[in-house]
Amino acid sequence: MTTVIKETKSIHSKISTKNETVTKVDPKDAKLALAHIYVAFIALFVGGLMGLLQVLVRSGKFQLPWGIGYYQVLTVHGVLLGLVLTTFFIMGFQTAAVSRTCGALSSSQRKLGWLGFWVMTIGTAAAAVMVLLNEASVLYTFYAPLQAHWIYYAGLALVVVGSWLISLAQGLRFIAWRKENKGQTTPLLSYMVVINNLMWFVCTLGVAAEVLLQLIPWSMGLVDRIDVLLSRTLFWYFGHALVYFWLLPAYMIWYVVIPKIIGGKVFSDALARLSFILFLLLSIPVGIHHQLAEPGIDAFWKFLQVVLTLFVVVPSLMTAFSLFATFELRGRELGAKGVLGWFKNLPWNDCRFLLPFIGMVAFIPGGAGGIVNASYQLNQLIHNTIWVTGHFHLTVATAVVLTYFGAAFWLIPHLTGRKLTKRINNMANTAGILWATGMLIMSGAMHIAGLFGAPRRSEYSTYGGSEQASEWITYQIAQAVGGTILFLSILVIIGVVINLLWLAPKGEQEFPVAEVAEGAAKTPAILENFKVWGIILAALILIAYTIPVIDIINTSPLGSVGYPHLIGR
Ligand code: HAS
Repeated sequence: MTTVIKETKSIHSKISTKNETVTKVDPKDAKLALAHIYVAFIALFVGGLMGLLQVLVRSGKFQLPWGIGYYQVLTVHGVLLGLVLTTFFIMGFQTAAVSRTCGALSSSQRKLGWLGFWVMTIGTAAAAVMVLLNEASVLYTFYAPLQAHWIYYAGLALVVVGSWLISLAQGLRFIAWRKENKGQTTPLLSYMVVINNLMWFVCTLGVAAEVLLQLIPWSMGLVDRIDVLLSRTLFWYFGHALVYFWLLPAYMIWYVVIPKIIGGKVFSDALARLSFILFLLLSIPVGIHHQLAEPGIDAFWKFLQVVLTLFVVVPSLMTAFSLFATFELRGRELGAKGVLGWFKNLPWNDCRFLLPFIGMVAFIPGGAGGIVNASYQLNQLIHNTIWVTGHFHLTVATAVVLTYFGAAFWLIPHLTGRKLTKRINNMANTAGILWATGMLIMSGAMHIAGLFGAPRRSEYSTYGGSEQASEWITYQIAQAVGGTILFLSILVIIGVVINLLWLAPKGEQEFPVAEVAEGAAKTPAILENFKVWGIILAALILIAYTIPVIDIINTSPLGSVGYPHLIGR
């Protein structure tokens, strides 16, 4: 019996090298992936509701009832949507992706995955209780000197530790696949998962150090004071890679899933892998671009990290190129002529395509805004204004999450053994169009108000009487209108998800994974040499951070909260 199981397993894995033969996620892995998806969509509903309250408060026309604080609502919104929805969706999607392309997890790998899931869930619950008790209204960035109850920090630390465990399970399955298929190029989707997890592991070391060495001892009263600039630097060492941790699963879908949905092929396996390697190398040594306005970090190091930031734009430009090439190749296959002829050949009625495509379009102005943010001098204009909020609502809250939703609409039925019907598909398309409309209005107004100097993270009552407030108010009302449309979209999305989980007819829904185009060059083996990339990554981090961190420690009165590093904030 054991031999039969062993044999089946190895055949299973061998077959998966041909990419198309193993076409389903293992049913036991499906349960693990689904558990993550449940939490993600609960977070979407509650976090979205908080978003609605926020735009209403900022419009100056509404006050929060029952003594609920603006920062409490803002914390729930940021933590649930920025940290919980994303991390849980990513871990669920990635588990399914590895199972689909490398074969089923072993039972010990699956147990590790479940352990990770429960650790993340317990951490989320602990942090949520503290926020609800108004003991942790410190926003998703939890900057000192704002202080939360230690349980909040410990809860978030558990979310990170849990995600390490489940990433490890995914990585172990990938390593096993490599051993079982010596000399073969690994499945692209699983390779991308591993790169994303490596980046996540290396960047979370920064936030783990901040939480364990500074915030928890300080919030427990074990030390009186901590160095604020150091805590922010550790946070942003993590924080910018965090945004790419959100982005890369969307890129996995754009590179590997979308080509299959439109009937095409992956333009180039090598180019896709190279862009992921560039993200691994360049996502972490750039965090100081969030601190360009902060005294205490020498201008040279800020400049160096600005340069590295502009380099990390390159893999996104490569992705845009690859996507255009995929669309065009498919269009020409279908007889399209001219430069933009392919456009009308795309499957506009298919929500699995439409939502991610809206995300891609939003990422063009979102990415351009990012380049503005990173451009040292221009950063002085937009820093701490609501422009930045507009930027991340186009990037993470549209490009990324609309892609996740588009994927959820085939992934959930694939995992539950149901079918995405025409009616649900139409509902999903409506949600995508509502989202695009709401976001265009809300994020557009945020960008414009930001250019007029409207601050982010502040409620109407703090600037309501000021002279500038009259200039901003039209845009604040526009944000409330856009935010309300977005919430309507969330309600439709939740309806679609409920349908796909429990009500849609039983059937088989494909997990689309595209093959590589025939003419594409062979993938160079160096792209799979993790040792080489690990060494380059470590060198880049050391170059970008060693001296700034030593400077911060040497020049600041260690132990002070807020002085002198918060001057001008
Ligand atoms: Fe950012 C602040 C710079 C990308 C998220 N960013 C933030 C914050 C968040 C965030 C959450 O340098 C606020 C943090 C806070 O709370 O303080 N960002 C960048 C740069 C990029 C960038 C250079 N950001 C992202 C992504 C995010 C994200 C992605 C989430 C997922 N960002 C900054 C800076 C700040 C910042 C500063 C600090 C500001 C401050 O002062 O506080 C780049 O990675 C962007 C590159 C992207 C592109 C676009 C490529 C386009 C593609 C789509 C192709 C479309 C197709 C469809 C094919 C170059 C791939 C075509 C169809 C047609 C019909 C046309």
